[in-house]
Amino acid sequence: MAKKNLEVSTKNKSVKPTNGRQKKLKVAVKLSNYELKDVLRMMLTARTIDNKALNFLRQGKTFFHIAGAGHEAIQAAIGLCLDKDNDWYFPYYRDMTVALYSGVTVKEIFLQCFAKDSDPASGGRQLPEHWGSRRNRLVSQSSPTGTQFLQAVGTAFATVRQNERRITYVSSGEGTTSQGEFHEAVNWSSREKLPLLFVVQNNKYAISVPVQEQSGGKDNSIAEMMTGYENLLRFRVNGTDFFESYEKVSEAVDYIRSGKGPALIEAECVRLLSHSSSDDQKKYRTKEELEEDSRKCPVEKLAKHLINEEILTNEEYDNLKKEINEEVTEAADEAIAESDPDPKEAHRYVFDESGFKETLDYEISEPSGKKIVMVDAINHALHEEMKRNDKMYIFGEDVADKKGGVFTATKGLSTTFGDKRVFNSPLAEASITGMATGMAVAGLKPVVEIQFGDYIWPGFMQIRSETSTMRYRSKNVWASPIVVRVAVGGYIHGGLYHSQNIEATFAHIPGIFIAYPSNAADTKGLLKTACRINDPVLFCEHKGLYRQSFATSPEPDENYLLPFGKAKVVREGTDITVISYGLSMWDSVFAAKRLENDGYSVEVIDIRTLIPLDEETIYNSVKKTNKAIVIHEDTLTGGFGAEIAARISDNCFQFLDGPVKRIAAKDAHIPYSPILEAAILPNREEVYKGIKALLQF
Ligand SMILES: Cc1ncc(C[n+]2csc(CCOP(=O)(O)OP(=O)(O)O)c2C)c(N)n1
Ligand SMILES: [Mg+2]
Repeated sequence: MAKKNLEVSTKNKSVKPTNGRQKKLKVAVKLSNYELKDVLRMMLTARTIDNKALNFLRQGKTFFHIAGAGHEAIQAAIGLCLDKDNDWYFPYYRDMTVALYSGVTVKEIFLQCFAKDSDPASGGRQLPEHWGSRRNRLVSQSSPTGTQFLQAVGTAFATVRQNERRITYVSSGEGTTSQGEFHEAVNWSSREKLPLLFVVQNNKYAISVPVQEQSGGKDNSIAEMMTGYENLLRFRVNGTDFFESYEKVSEAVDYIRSGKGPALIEAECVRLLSHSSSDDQKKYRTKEELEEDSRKCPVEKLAKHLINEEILTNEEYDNLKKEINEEVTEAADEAIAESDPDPKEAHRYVFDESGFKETLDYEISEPSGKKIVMVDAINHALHEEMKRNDKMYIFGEDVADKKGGVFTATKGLSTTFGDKRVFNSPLAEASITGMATGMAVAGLKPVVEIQFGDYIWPGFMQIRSETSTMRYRSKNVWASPIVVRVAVGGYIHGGLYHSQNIEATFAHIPGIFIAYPSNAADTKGLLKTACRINDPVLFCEHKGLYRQSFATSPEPDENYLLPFGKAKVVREGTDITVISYGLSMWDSVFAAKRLENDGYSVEVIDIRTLIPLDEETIYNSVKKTNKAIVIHEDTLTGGFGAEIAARISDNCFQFLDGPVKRIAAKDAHIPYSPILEAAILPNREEVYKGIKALLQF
């Protein structure tokens, strides 16, 4: 039986560093015997799950496991200090003990381990240890190292804007702090003093790469590396020591809750098992080093301490181990007996299936206002939607007044709606898309601007691997329906890096809608719809059309919405179908007019949205005209024209009187000189001749 209550004082123990200074621990750790035994129980439970999961793997019952063994003490401290009924969690794959503390049950862990249908994190869609629990605001975690950081900034930001007193917790290993997104997240959260707890669990290895080859901080310390962020409280603790960890996490949490800013804890841990079940650390670590690490086992350390302090007897410890083993075995047995996922469901929840967007009232009026240019249509749509929805936020580079965006699309918005809802982002596209993804997860509606399509690529990882997968990978539990407005396109003598078209790259990604309108009215209607629906949208705006006279339209009213996936027959004709979008749509229209003088009847279809694609309108037209040509500004190879052409061949083969043709940019980059640029991008003459050649086929 336990004899005395423990009051462990860690006073006078020094912890290095706190913003560069040595600091004495101030608070004694006061936990009751009962609480301390519970800490041991949680740590031991995590360890037992690791061992059990590896056994199942050896038995061929599972395919993957990544263990938290050696990280339990710091994680127990985090678990105790956070409020599972209130805070947000972005844990990483080693956070088994944090997951347990956040409310994930042992059975739920095994449901994911066995990829069962009822796995609440992903319904069997993600690897084990890719946490997720709506119940406890534990956001679906993915595999790319470091993407969680910027999303965590997004939820922390959302809590502040919604006057909620919550902390957002985010963690990773030390190797992951080499990713730019970590630095972007620390930068943004420190500047805004966001309530964010960063915990870097430094086990000295990123798979096989030692921290000495990884981090440029003094002593290769991550906390040292982050010196200079004024509002960031930094601690470096022994993460295998529960008491030290608990004390410093408590202090960090107090600091964060007081509103002073984020805190970063670097916890020195040991990786007692190989990186994952696919790795064998004996190949790159010495026996001596592994033995030294095993002597630092946090579970044994705490157990020994409790025994020494007569809080626990050896016999009680043995019984506890047995008891936990039985509990874990029972939970695993229950989990393995549950149903496997249904393969018929494998494709579901790429997009929202609630039927919400089908309930919107589309095209209930005719655009009949004053003529406006496309960029003003965007500006008005944003004003109207911001007024309607106080959860909508706009940010991006230079979007705030007085500039109002480099193309003035956002002019007046920050003045009208204030700098809390419309603001400049740092010059960092991953920050923009990652922040937005996290804000959307927390229920806000970010409508962000990427200044040039050419610079969307730093934010691509977030859009590709996070925004677009969130709903699918969590089996409809989480979603991040952001709108990414992006200026694209050439013919403006912008050279290689102000002219790109990006739609084909994104069209390849399941889980994101793509709009690419050609005129002001469609732009307004589609953008307003994008701001309302539950799916992420890439909204392509051609710079050459922003103020183009032929792209002007009478302005639609504030209730005008256009559906995604509905093409427009811009010109009716009977001899050939021309399918296009964006600026190329206008080249097609001008060619059609010229061809009319030559005696041909040309039907022009503006698809308006690539994803979803209105196949019906295209096929109906091709069945009537028996000829089809796709025209776009993006490069030919792997362009969206290839997709449309393939689908026409599949579905209208017997109706075709000629090959499905494409006209596109040459497979090159877009040079600056107008002479060179014209040689790469499709031009009106080329479009006219190309259509005519197919007409004469
Ligand atoms: C962006 C990205 N690059 C590479 C990987 C493959 N990978 C997975 S974990 C890992 C090492 C991470 O090391 P660290 O951050 O120190 O965490 P630890 O696993 O040691 O806890 C690597 C390279 C990945 N998942 N994501
Ligand atoms: Mg590591």
